[in-house]
Amino acid sequence: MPRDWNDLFITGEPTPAAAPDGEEAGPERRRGMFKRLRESLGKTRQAFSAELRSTLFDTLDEHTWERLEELLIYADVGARTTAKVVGRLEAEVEEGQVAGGEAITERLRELLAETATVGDAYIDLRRKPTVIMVAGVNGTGKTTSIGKIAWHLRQELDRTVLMGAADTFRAAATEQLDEWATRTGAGIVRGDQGSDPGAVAFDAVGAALAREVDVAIIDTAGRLHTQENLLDELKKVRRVIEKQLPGAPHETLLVVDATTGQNGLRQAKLFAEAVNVTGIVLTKLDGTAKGGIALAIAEELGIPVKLIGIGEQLEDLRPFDADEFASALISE
Ligand SMILES: Nc1nc2c(ncn2[C@@H]2O[C@H](COP(=O)(O)OP(=O)(O)OP(=O)(O)O)[C@@H](O)[C@H]2O)c(=O)[nH]1
Ligand SMILES: [Mg+2]
Repeated sequence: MPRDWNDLFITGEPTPAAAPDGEEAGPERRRGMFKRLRESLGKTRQAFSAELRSTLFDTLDEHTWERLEELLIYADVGARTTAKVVGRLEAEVEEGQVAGGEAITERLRELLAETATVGDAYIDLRRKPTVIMVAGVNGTGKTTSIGKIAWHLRQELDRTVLMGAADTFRAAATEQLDEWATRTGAGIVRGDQGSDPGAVAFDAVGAALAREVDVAIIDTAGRLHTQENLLDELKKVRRVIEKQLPGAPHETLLVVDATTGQNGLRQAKLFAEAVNVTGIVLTKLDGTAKGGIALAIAEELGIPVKLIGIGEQLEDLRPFDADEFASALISE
């Protein structure tokens, strides 16, 4: 699993050498990042409860497994995923493969991390331009996530970025993306309000080709008159991008708001059927007890969570590391 931004992106170049003080700064920085993740997941941690960390496995009977199921379902891990994880843990304990409260908790942590690990967690940047299309219902965090991704691409990977403002439905949408383009030093291709989003996407990819930009990121609308309209429009935007550059979009990220829990899972299903979603950006994990949805999405849809949002700051969007995530949920 990718541990940081340099890790997330496949560039075909050697990983940049660590800073001279890297050896000391590395682990220190990781600890700080982990602490922040743990704090941000506070509400989901509470849903998992202290009981899980301390006393749940002291006595092992039917009640133990029922209670564990309850705790996971509270955290929105989802019934199917929960049944799978708990069933496996129970079987391993019964067969004597795992013994003792602490070992059981550690095995649970491993199983949760395994569940959250599916598919290709990386983003390949070796094509020029690499085209990333970003979709999701309104307010999930598409535009801000694009801004943050662009910032990391510019600052940490020294990549040129062009944004396509294909959300022509909402008046303020283009202004918002424009602010991010200015802030990150990215280019932008925009259309008039109400103009054809497909045309904006087509022009954006065309401009990225002509200007030899490294990465083109296409923002899309989150709300249209009906959900059906929205999915049809996204399909069309996708087709138009492909027409402009065969093989593109190389990455289609679906932004899901974690606070919507199981509803987010249903959205993800619909979008995945309409456009070929290659990764999930799971935002607003800081404001919810439903963080377990990360596991349900991975397990039930087989789509990897590539990025998580744990707050509104720039550094609060980060590559998803399933091990770290599971540890943040249940470690002391
Ligand atoms: N707390 C928190 N807020 C977030 C996170 N990610 C995004 N937001 C906030 O969510 C709000 C909506 O974000 P946008 O990026 O405008 O969402 P959008 O999907 O582009 O919305 P539409 O363009 O209306 O479809 C903003 O206020 C963001 O700052 C997160 O991880 N945590
Ligand atoms: Mg937006």
